[in-house]
Amino acid sequence: MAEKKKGFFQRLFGGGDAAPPEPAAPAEAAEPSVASQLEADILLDEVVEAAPLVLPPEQELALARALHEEGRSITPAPVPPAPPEEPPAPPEPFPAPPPVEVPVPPVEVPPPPAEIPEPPVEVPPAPAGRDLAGPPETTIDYIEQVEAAEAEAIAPVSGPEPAKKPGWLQRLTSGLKRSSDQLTGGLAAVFTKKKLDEQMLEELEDLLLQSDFGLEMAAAVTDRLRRERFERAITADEVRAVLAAEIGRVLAPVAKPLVLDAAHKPFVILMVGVNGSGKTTTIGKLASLYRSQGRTVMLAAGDTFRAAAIEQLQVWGERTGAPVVARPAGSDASGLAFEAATRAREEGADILIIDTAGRLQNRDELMGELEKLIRVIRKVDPTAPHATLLTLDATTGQNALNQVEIFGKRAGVTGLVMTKLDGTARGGILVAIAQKFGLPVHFIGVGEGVDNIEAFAADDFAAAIAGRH
Ligand SMILES: Nc1nc2c(ncn2[C@@H]2O[C@H](COP(=O)(O)OP(=O)(O)OP(=O)(O)O)[C@@H](O)[C@H]2O)c(=O)[nH]1
Ligand SMILES: [Mg+2]
Repeated sequence: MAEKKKGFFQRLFGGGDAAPPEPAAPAEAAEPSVASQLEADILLDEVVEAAPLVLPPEQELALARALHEEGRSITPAPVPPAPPEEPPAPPEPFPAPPPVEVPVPPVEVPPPPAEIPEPPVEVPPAPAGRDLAGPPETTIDYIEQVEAAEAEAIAPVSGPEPAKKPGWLQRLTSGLKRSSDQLTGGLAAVFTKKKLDEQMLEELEDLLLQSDFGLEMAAAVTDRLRRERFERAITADEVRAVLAAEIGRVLAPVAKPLVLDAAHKPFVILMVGVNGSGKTTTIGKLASLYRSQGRTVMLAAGDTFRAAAIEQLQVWGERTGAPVVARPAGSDASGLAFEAATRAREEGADILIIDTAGRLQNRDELMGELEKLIRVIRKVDPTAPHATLLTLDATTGQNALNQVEIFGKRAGVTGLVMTKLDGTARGGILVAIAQKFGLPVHFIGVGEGVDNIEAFAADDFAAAIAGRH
């Protein structure tokens, strides 16, 4: 989203950021009464057991076109061409096959492969039952996999650890470069004089507000500098250090990994958010992460509005070796979620991740559909979903605050994923959100690639965004 020069107060108090395009309203939009809701739920049970709803091709095409005209299609998925009338994906055997990138070794060829002349280096064998098929045993990847699997065997209920591989910090730092560059440039322009005065503090406050850190953070930093350094020599670098410390202080309580409670099988993750915020991409990244930890993952293509959205998830399923439960475009999303929850339970999946259609938080009827979907999942497992993750597009700016508030109330959001931090100068919004809502931030997205997801670590994020790395 292009940066817009707007009045500061306008950006603070709404209307400052254009929200992504609105989704099409579904056919049913009226607020249901309690009785009709109950009736609808009973009806739904019947629908769930019946054959999947398939629209006639011409209706499906008209629906897709109408949705497209309303701007629901943010980014077409990079998918291979497929016939639009494609039937629902056939059930895949579970656990899933290995990722497609891994070449299948030729049958009957004993290891090591003939191409490798050296004798095999001794490494600990993979723990029994772990899915560690992959590269030769001498590679760092293999050793890391073994270590990860062993660690997991000791603590099976822990969530994804912030796996600090080499280059991790590098990726985070370069991901946040646009945000930190904007801040660094601004600080250099403000701190031209030697001694800290009131005007410099005011300019600093403005700069922090423009970078979306929020009023509280801006006040905290300027108050501290006024207290500790007023009329004393100070450099932009020293201001960055204070800023990083204050950001770290605010973010530390919300930097919590997503803990996968092994008592829930499957552990159901529901992904929600506005259009184009990165839900489906994040699901692909998470599927890859969890599969690499040896977990079985099933995906549910709950964005049933668009055929392209279903195909996008299917591509991620193929890439990550996660079976995808899907129905034709136009099907009822709640019915699909019910089927997926049932299948995941029957097939013993460790994790089920449910995609949903993007929706603006102010579209009451669409938020109502989300509530219905949650009610239906609970018919399979009353404790589900075990995590409801809101993906926030970091380029959105102040509107993200409203998204957290409304999705939090309507969908019971349990944690946040902030995406596109690599493409924004407004990453500071995460600090404002943390300060206002205190919701856990589990992951951040710093690129479109499958590995461009990081467990959220407060101090590293603070240092990276303040340009201290
Ligand atoms: N640079 C960058 N791009 C991202 C990131 N996450 C997602 N994207 C891109 O953002 C676009 C939208 O991502 P999707 O995952 O399709 O978003 P969505 O929320 O599923 O969208 P809808 O289903 O249409 O609501 C795609 O082009 C993604 O590649 C990120 O962390 N960084
Ligand atoms: Mg999507």
